[in-house]
Amino acid sequence: TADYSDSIGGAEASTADPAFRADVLAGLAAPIPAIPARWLYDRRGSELFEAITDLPEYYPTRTERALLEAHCGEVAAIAGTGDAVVEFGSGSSAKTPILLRAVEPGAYVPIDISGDFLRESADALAADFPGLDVLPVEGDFMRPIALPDAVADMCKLGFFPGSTIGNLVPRTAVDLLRAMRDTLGTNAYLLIGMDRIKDVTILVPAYDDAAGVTAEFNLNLLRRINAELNGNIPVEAFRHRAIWNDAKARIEMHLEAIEDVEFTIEGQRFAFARGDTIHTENSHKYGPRDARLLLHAAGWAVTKEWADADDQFALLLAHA
Ligand code: AVJ
Repeated sequence: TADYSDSIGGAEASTADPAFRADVLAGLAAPIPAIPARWLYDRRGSELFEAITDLPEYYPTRTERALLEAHCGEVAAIAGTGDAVVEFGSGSSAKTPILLRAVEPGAYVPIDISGDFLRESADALAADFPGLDVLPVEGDFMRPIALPDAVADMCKLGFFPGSTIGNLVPRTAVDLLRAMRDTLGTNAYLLIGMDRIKDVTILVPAYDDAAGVTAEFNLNLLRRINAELNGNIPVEAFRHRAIWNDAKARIEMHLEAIEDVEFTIEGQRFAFARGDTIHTENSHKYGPRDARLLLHAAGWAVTKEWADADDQFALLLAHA
């Protein structure tokens, strides 16, 4: 029988994000259990993701950084300098300074849903770029969002690095790219990073590293559920899986039950049989034509693109 005693006081329940609660309870009860990837990124999850970006198997971060270092001068030559750089989901982005040094914008507008991270990284950047007007905006960039009045008359260069677009299914990715176009306005440019389709022998280890950091990143979601949603999931009864879904050209992260398990979350019971999985993240990969089509479908014209010599990762510059 379930033990409800921990929820009687209600203190833990009241601190939980209601959207997290709703997504977890509905997601685990669905015919194909899945939890949206955004919930992987609590404080600990964000730290673990930072650690992933340093792993030998995880090529995207270092490949994209090298592309930015090699080509941001050309981006500045095409998109212009002195205007506004608008970064979507800035988080703790270590790549931003590379772009800012090349483009030398008058203003930098980082947009993020997480206000804490946003202010921390905005303060750090403002200290490193004394002449730059740093104007953080807290909000959900999935919808068109109002930019600060100070940048109203400037041309905008949107920046969306990290292959974050790959988290979204194509339909939602197109909605997002269109929303960005509405946010940035006429004559805007967008610089976006997209991960390429490549051999599974490279793709799978990038999401299932030998040191087990990605496994810990994935399993942290269960720990977060236990801590924030009054759960008793036996975390040891699940294992991390990274699967290449070729039909959908994406890496999927799952948490697979290695034995039959039952647990409760906020007093609600769940049962998983051995081999059942919880789908926790998608990371879509795009071939050269796929990448351009995605942008074109959202109304962007592709001006220029750059990839590394092994065609592992691409940067695309698009024009509204
Ligand atoms: C932050 C979404 C770009 O898909 O490569 C890395 C997330 N998940 N390892 C990616 C991630 C597991 C990452 N993105």
